Amino acid sequence: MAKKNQVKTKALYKKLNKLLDASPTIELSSRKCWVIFSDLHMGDGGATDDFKRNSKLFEKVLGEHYLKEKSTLILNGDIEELQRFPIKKIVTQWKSIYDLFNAFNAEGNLFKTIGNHDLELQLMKELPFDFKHYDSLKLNFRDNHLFIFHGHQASKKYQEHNDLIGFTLKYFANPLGIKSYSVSHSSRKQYKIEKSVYGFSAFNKIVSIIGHTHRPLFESLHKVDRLKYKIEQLCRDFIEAKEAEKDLIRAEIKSQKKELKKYYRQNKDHSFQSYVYNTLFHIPCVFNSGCVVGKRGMTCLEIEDGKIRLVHWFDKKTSKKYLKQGSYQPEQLGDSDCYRMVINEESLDYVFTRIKFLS
Ligand SMILES: [Mn+2]
Repeated sequence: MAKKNQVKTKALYKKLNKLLDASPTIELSSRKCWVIFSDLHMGDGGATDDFKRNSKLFEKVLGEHYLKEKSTLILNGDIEELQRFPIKKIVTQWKSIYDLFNAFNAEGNLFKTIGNHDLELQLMKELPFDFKHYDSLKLNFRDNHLFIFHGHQASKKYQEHNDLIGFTLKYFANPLGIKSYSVSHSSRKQYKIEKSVYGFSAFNKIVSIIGHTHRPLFESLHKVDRLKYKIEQLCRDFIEAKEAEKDLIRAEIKSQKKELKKYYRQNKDHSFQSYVYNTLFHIPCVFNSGCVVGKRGMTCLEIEDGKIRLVHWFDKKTSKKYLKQGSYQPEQLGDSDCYRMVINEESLDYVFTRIKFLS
């Protein structure tokens, strides 16, 4: 069993290496600032369109903040939800968003990579927009590399099952009004993908930036830390939740607690010296932009002045509680209801020094 897994991992690393080698390289310093969004899952504007919820927030933030600041925009996969909606409907419904993408593109400030939900774009003879697609990108920072790709490429099972998932969603799920089932809802799958990307990145001494799991990652935490943070967050959510949501949160806390207990039971080493995915030190080599379809707003990664930041954007009408939390200082966008909150920030020099010495 262990041997079989090793073979699979080796094949996966080989695949990722090929992707890395084929990536177009761009100097990080060629642009003043970068912003990376992923997982918009744009649909037809109907009830099952996951993008709809934060579409106004996204449009405002992109147009009135990042475009004005002359940021270079990276759209890192799953921008169109082509597994459930035809491209024509998406482009018509979200014309104002494509106008913004075009404005970035006109300045040479747009890069778009392919995800598993918009994979079909690669097969289309004629695209309804001007910009092209990349499988992945490589940003060069003082001879260090930031490898940007959607993330589905790191799933061992992805190749075999994606077509089937697409078929099922398009023909069965949508008429019933079921929202997209994806890797983002399975924490075991999320963990597996993060672990694969982590291993690959540490081995190659690079930083990987992905999306796909919808889970913002700034530093790859140990599983125990992650479970503990999650439980703490759920307890906070519980206090502010509506009555109807409380049962769900209660069940979620119970299941996370169970997983934590299971980990303690199965792992004799409670000192966690074998830190993060079985390496000795905590190596910050995987970052994830999260997604645009979050219930409490959207997340993205920014790179500016040699620093990388995880940023959370929210609308005060829907996520008022963030304004009350003391530890962060949300910044208002003009006099709008939109706020920008820096969750975490680190210098890239520090990140790559840790990678160089500790991996
Ligand atoms: Mn995806």
